[in-house]
Amino acid sequence: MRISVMGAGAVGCYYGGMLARAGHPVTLIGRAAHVEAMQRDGLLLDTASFQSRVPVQASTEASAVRGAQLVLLCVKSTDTEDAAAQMAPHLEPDALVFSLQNGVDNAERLQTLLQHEVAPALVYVAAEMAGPGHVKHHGRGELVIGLSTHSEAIAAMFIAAGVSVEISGNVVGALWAKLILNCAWNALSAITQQAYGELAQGKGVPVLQQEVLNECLAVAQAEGVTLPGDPAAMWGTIEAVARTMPNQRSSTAQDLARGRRSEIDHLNGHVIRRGEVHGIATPANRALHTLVKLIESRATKPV
Ligand code: KPL
Repeated sequence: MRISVMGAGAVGCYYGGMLARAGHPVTLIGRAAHVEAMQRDGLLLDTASFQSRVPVQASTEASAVRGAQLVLLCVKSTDTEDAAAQMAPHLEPDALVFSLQNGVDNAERLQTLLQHEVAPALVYVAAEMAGPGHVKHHGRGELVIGLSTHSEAIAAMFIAAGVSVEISGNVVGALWAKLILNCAWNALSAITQQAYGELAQGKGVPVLQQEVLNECLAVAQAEGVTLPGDPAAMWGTIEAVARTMPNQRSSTAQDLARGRRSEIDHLNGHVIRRGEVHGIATPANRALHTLVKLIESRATKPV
């Protein structure tokens, strides 16, 4: 199966790299500095268990999705429409587009712009770009994918490449569970620039996260979302992040550190907007969202 990864950041490079390492033809589409490094030296896939230089195709052009049967969309939620518009003229008619993005509505937004089959996937990975063409993996890496024509085959391909995959019949619930996790961790890690392990020790952090969680659960319920498993177990899932990814800073923290726009409008911002629709107050989410937006607006570096 030919695979293109649109958005060769940490997530795109990790999953694209794992598939390329397993022998699949993978093209990574991203920023010039990463592309030049990958064209020259391959992708440096730097994980806790192995370090490998993986040969990949790399391009800065969205037209490089041409020929791919599977497109992994790994751009930020803020860039979904832009990426869809850039890819659309070049996608093969039978290409399947998988959204490996944070937030709950990317697949829906993509589907309104593409004629192709789109399926959401949830990503639980601790990874960052440590330099041009160098992805550093700090732990985990499992995927939850929605039902699609080829979900079984795609799951089998990832599993054979060393990525654990669950196929979910309740992908909306799974997306919300991930959103709640992001709401509890991403902004706090971004504001403090702390990794989860250290952050979890912070005075008042668990209490604040409980408040974020309660607001999210109220909004999810009003939205008619059925979370996978018992909602009471969500706290355990949140806590587990500090144990399973202690050295990871959130993607929002990484964005702010690079002076880039973050996805916060699609994380806590989404909960605030849906809360307003249902008349549910979300003060903890609102405070975190506002603080991230303030830091974001101070950023001076160009995107
Ligand atoms: O999705 C993430 C993110 O940082 O956006 C987690 C899984 C919380 C990993 O950091």
